[in-house]
Amino acid sequence: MSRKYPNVIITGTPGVGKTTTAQELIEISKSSDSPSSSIPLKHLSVNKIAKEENFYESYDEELQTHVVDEDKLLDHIENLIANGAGEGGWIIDWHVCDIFPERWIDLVVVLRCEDTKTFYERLTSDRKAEGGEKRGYTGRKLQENIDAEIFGVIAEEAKEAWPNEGAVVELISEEAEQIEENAERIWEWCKRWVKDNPR
Ligand code: DAT
Repeated sequence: MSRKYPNVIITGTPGVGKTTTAQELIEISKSSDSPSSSIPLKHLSVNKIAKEENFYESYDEELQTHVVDEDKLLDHIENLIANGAGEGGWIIDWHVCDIFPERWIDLVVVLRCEDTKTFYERLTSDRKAEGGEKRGYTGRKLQENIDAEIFGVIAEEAKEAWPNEGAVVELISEEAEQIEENAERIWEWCKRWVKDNPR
């Protein structure tokens, strides 16, 4: 079944800017230039859904994080995605990308913050981002996320799950201006997809 609008995953290590970028993208889509190029993008924050629907399997004390029941989560998201005759336009925001069936997704964006000092400051800051989670990471949780970003773990997982040329795009998210720049790039890409895939 073909979609009217593309489904996009915005992924990357926690703290890299997924939620902020997805929110910016939704704002851009709402203030779209002309009605003919408007695309009703919808933010699908997996952390928020997992919390609201209590899709938690257990709690990992050492990593201070909930373990998500992936089967329940996938069933729920499949229902959401199939709604509205599967018209698409979902912006999925989560640090895991490789559990989603390849066919659900048209573009995978991996945000990167390779500057370790910047990333460290972001993860240890206890300022709560709008719509985001409170950080202030410490101990193993902090170290594992820093290491994951240094080694590009999520980018590797994404490229394995979407091996097709051009399916995975890595964007740097280190400076504040890059939030809007990245959201603009994803928005331009969405508009081109709609032009190239008329339904
Ligand atoms: P994620 O959803 O990937 O966990 P977030 O969007 O909640 O990350 O952002 C984490 C914090 O970092 C938040 O305070 C906003 C800030 N941030 C994100 N991207 C940034 C960037 N490119 N430049 C500066 N700050 C950024």
